[in-house]
Formats: sequence, C-alpha cells, structure tokens
Amino acid sequence: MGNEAWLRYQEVENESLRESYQTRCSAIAITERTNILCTAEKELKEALLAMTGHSPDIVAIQHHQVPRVIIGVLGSGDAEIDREVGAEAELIGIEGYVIRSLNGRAGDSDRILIVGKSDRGALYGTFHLIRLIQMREPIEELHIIETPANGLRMINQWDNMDGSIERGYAGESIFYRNNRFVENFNRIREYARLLSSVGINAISINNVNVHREETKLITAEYEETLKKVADVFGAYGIQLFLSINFASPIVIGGLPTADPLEPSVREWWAERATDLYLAIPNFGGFLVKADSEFRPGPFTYGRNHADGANMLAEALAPHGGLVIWRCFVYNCLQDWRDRSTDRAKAAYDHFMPLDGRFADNVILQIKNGPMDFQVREPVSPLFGGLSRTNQILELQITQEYTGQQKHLCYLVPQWKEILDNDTYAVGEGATVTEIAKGATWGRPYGGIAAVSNIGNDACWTGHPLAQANLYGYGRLTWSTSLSAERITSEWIRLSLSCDRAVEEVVSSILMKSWGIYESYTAPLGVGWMVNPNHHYGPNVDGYEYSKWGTYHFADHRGIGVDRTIETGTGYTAQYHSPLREIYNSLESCPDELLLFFHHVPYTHVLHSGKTVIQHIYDTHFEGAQAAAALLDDWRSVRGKVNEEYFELVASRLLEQLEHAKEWRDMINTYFYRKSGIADLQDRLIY
Ligand code: GCW
Repeated sequence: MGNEAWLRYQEVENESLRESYQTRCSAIAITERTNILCTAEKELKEALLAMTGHSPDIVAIQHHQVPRVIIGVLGSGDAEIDREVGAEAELIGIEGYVIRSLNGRAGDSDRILIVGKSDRGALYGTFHLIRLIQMREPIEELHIIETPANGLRMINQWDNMDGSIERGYAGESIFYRNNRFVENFNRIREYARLLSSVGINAISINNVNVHREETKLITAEYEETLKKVADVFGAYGIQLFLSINFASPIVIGGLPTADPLEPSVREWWAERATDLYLAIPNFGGFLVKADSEFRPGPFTYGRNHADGANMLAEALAPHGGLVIWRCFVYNCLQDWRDRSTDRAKAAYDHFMPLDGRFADNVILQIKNGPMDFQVREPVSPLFGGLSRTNQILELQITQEYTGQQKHLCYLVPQWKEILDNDTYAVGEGATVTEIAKGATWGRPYGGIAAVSNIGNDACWTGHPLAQANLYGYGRLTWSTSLSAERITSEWIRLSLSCDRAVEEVVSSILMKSWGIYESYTAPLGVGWMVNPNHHYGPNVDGYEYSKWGTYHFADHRGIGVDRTIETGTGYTAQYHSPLREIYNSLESCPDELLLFFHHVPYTHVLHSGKTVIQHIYDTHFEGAQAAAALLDDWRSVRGKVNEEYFELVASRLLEQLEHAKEWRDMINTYFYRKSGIADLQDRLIY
C-alpha cells in the first residue's frame, strides 16, 4: 500500500485500450545492451506485463514483423532511427529524448521510437511512455520532444550510518543500519527506480553533517560496497556523490592539519580521489558543508571558502568530478542583544567577495531562502548576486519546518514561486529558474538539489500524500515550466487513481495545503516560532533568545525584523533594484513578507486592509478551520482509493487538525496577551 508510489501499475480496465497498448507494444528492441538500456527494457517489460497482462517479446532491432517499441541511442548504427529522428535531434540535449509513433509504413509494422542522445535519455523516454500508459493516454500518434531544464537534478540524503536520518520523518535509513550499509539493496534499487523515473540524475547518500563513521566512506574500507551502491544507481542513470568531512586529513589521514593550502593535505585528497575513481569510475564527486554549524572548514587555517573548495576541485578535476560546496554559512553563536548581526545577510557576505574565484568544477549550493527552509522566505540574494560562479538551488523536500510529514504541506506551489522569482540581475528575466540552470550567466553547470523526504517507512514518506513532494520535485526539476496543477494531476493519476472525482478532490487538498499550513503557523514571513531542536509544534519564543540568529522581536508594541537600509540591518541592500526598494519600503513590501523585512506596530494596516494583529487572529482561526476541512474533503474519496491508504491519510489529517488548533491557540494567546488588543470578532482566545 503506497510502496509502489507513482510506479503503480494497475491492469488497464478498458478492454480496447488494453488491447491497443498490448498490440502496439507487443515487442521491445534496444539498440545496444548497455546497462541503462537494459534497465529501460526491463522497466517497460514489467510495466506492460502488469498493465496489459501480456509480456512483450524481446526482439532484435532488425526484426520487422511485429509492432514494437524501439529504445535506443542516436548514432548507434541504426540508420532508420537517425533518419526518423532527423533534425529533432538538434532540439534535445544529452539527456533529452524523442518519442515518435511510426505507423506501419514501408512494409514494416507499427513502431514507437524512444530515442535519446545517450542511453539515459532513452531511459527517461521509456519512463515517459510508461507514465502515459499508467494515465491511460493514447499512444498512436506520439510525437514528444523533451529535454531537461537543469543539468544537475540531485537528491541529498541526510542519512547517518547509525541508521538515523537528520530531519527524517519517514522511518530509518534505507542505506544504513548500525554503522554499516544494509545487506539487502532491494529498497535502494526501488528508490533508484522512483528517482530515475522522474529524471533525477545525482544523489549524495550521506548527511552533510559527516560524523566519525561516515568520514571513512572515502577510504578503502568502503570501496567495494560503495561500488555496489554506485552500480545500483548507475543502472538507473544516477551518479553517486558523498558528503565529506573537511577535517578528514586529520581524522582519518593522520596528518596534523587540514589546511587547504598545505601540499601534504592536497596530496592526501588527490590520492583519495584517485582511489575512489579507480573503484567507481562514474563517481560524481563531493558535497561539502564547511564552516557551518560547527562543521570544520578552511576558516580554522585563516583560509576562505574558495581555498577550501578549490583544493577539493583540484583533487577531483583529473577524474571529471565535481565539488558541490554549500553556502549555508552563518554565525550560529549570536547574541540576541546584538541587533547589527543578521543571519539573513551571512551567505551573501561570505560568498559574494569570492565570486569568480572558484574552480570550474566547483558549484555553490544555495538554499532557496536566506534563513532556513521556513514556510515563507524571500529568495536568497545570492541568486542574482553571484555571476561568475556555478550555482545550484537547494530545496528541502523533507518537511523540517513545514509539519514533518504529519501535517500535509505540498511544496510544489512554493517551489514554483521561488523559481519564478525575478532577481532583476540583468533587467527583467533573470529568474531563479534561469540562474539556477546556468543560463543567465552562461555557466557550464547548473541545477537543483533537494533534501529527500524518504525513509524505510512502508509508503516511503510517512504521510502517503508527501510522496507528491518527491514526485513534484523531480518533475519540476526536469521541467521548470510545468505548472503545479499539471504535476499534481499526474501524481494523483499515477499514484492513486485516474478517477476524475478523486483527482479533483485530492488536487484541491494538495494545492491549498501550503497556504493552510502557513496561515496557522508563524505569521507574515517572520518564521521560527517552533520548538527548539526538533522544530515541531508551536513555540513563539522558542528561538527568541537563542544563539541561532532567529528572532521575531515581538514586544507589547509590535513585531518583526527591521532589515531596511535606513534603520535596520541593511539586508535589503543585497537585492537588485527594484526588489531592494520594494522590500525596503513599508508601503510596497508584500504582506506575506512584511515581518521578515520590517518591525511594525500591531496596529499597522496591511495591504489587505487588516491590522497586523487582526490578520494574525483571522489567519489562525481560518487556518485551523481549513485544516479541519481537509479531512472532510478527504472523506469524500473513501471507497475510491485503497482502504488502508485512505485510513492512513485520514489519521494524519486528524492529527494535523488537532495540532493546528494548538498552533492557533498558542499564537493567538501569545499575541493577545502581548498586545492587549482584542479580536474584532470576539472569538475565543485564552
Ligand atoms: O536547517 C538546518 C537543520 C540541520 C541541517 C542544516 C543544514 C543537516 O536544522 O539539521 O543539518 O540546516 O542544512 O546543514
């Protein structure tokens, strides 16, 4: 139940449709027996068997008698494929594909060509065809040309080798147990299938906080196992990356220092890289969290991030490897009385002076917002700031601050907004989408990475509907122009049901869930009103006097962080005009981000016409009510979806509804007592 996620193959009910799929796909031929094309053949074969009840024959490419699906790579010697795809080959990149139905001509039977410039492209095309059949779409007149928007489409696992997952809400790791790799790789293989089917091409398999055992992953001790893991992912076109510990030369290398400019340290890394690539020729490279939240880094030696990253880049470059260096760097030992330090400014302040000083195979990974995956943040000003450095966007699929997969919070609409954001770096049009993919500045590398939300939970994600976030992440990263509605509709039809009524209900539930979650939690972009450490549940002052730089500054007069140029921290100056002016001015700052940028009295009137305090009351009452309505909506699909699945979702929605009331009351009571201002509607505030 839920374990197949969106690769759920139900037999086609409609007989003539089933027969048409079966006839058109009565055989499969691949152009070469590469690992990845064999994967494509196997995937399609299994999908067809499950959905049509008939196992297609595997035939040679020259076989002309039966209607068949031909999966292959351009220029692999088959003249017909090259001829038929012809000029369209120009339209696809190395990972793109063309799908064409050729209806029986020239004495040959019907064929469906799925052709890429690489076998990965052909595999993605195969999953596309499978999706069409799952969604009961016609396949007679296919003419599809697809190429991914982003070069790097990455997943970051925050899995620890003890089996725990940092910020994981769906059970334990599928990779590790008791400080070893698991013995049975079936679940890992299933995960590779899911990821590949939505176009993911890279994965880092250990937490960016690299502890003692994980530090050893780059040593000979783990080579053999890593190779096996790399092969599992490799067969699905996914490259393996490891998070590394910057202090490895000391911790496991026996060196007295990890200074990136020290020759012995550079040699040590070069040797590690050489060994790793000997074992795993298609290894992707390193993901690095350095000088961030107590992790070691180049600062210890008076060096900067470019020195650190470039040292690793030098070690990996001869093998074609990449260094993905995270920009989540800030002072996490702040004093709340110090109003001049602003965590939001930190990443920009650290990395902008280094723009243009990173090696060609270094990519900076930037969280979407300047703080930390809150339900609402402005976009990080590093997007639009950096112009001479490779950069990718980091999103968080796991719902650390958005309800931890107990609450429903469908994040695709949030990600769409982030991607559509114009940074005004080059007049209009330098959106986060364009910058992240590398287009704005013509960078060789670009893409998106995201922190995974899966664990060994039977349905992968704890909350079954949270699967939609993983699916949506992949689809959106492949094609940033897809609408949230379209992605949602696909996910529902693939994972739940093709029934129109189910689609309507579930789509509406998903599409409104982010807004609902936002409305009963921290108001107007201010963030952080959660319990410290685990980050679940309301606690208005939980982070208020802490060292983490996460404050709302509420007192009896008002609330919000003054980040303006004139009277605040000056953070708004990190944006280009007109964003800078829009955010800097109280008049033009959008309501939903007001308290992120400004400190205002509770009586300040929003664009909506409401005062801040009344907005807080209203959204919290309405939000809790809307959360309750989600359960009512869901009840209407009972009997139309798997009963166990139904119950599991219902129980989560019930938990959410109860917890939303707690959020409502904690927040409303806090602000009522602080402000002394009554609710205009005189509702119950404790
Ligand atoms: O949001 C914070 C999380 C940490 C995480 C860190 C990061 C992996 O609370 O758990 O550490 O971000 O992104 O490095």
